[in-house]
Amino acid sequence: TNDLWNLETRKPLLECNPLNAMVLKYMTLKKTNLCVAVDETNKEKILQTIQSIGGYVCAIKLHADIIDDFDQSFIDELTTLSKHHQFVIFADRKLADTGNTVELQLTHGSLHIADWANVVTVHSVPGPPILQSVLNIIKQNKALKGSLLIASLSSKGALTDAEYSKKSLEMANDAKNVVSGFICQKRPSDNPEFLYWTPGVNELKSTDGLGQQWRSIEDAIKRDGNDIIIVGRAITQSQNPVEVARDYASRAFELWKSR
Ligand code: 5BU
Repeated sequence: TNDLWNLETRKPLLECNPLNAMVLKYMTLKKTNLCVAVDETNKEKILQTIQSIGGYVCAIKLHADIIDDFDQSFIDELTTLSKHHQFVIFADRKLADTGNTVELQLTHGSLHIADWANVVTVHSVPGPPILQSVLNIIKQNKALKGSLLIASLSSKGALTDAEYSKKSLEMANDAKNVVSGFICQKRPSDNPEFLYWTPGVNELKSTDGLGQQWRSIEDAIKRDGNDIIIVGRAITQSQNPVEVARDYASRAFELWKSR
């Protein structure tokens, strides 16, 4: 019912999940449901961008594997910025393998994601074992507190149809201590315990010529029912990222609150 979506009612439900508690705290404190995807390839550039827009986001999403000079000093500075500006660090790793491999991917290699990211994306295609392995790592008390299950993708012709989204939802329902929410286009469920994060948002363009599909902030939040917008190039490649971030954050937050 509508009542469950009222923030006062929903708050205690979301706070049962440690990651959602953290995200919700930043969202309400900073009045923003904007997550910026900083898809730059150089750590100085990434840190500069985060420094400038950090006040307007509840989360910063990174693809660590595209950073040419990723190292411990980057992790240290990123972590400092996250505490100063109060945002969640989101690694968009899109895990999609067997359990043992996923545990190794989260804890080893040059990226050792669980040591610095608070949340990571997980594909549902391998089935339930992947979530048990993510839980095993969350239990180790590293930075990693939760995961987002990919219910659907924004790219043209994605194979994540309604049936796939429904099965992803079932997997999440059986593993609420691992799955904090979803990456989705349309919200796959009316369960207010999850947070629904959506990429594919751009006020000016509808495609990048490489299969990405963008829609407006209003469609992402009101029509499609999402909580958090994930915005990359519309902000990072604009003339004035700070102003655009501020504008996207305030518009998105108004729409979210009035939904
Ligand atoms: P953009 O510049 O706003 O297109 O960036 C969107 C980001 O979200 C980018 O980092 C993608 O890898 C990420 N993304 C996406 O666009 N669509 C999806 O379905 C998923 C992730 Br899952």
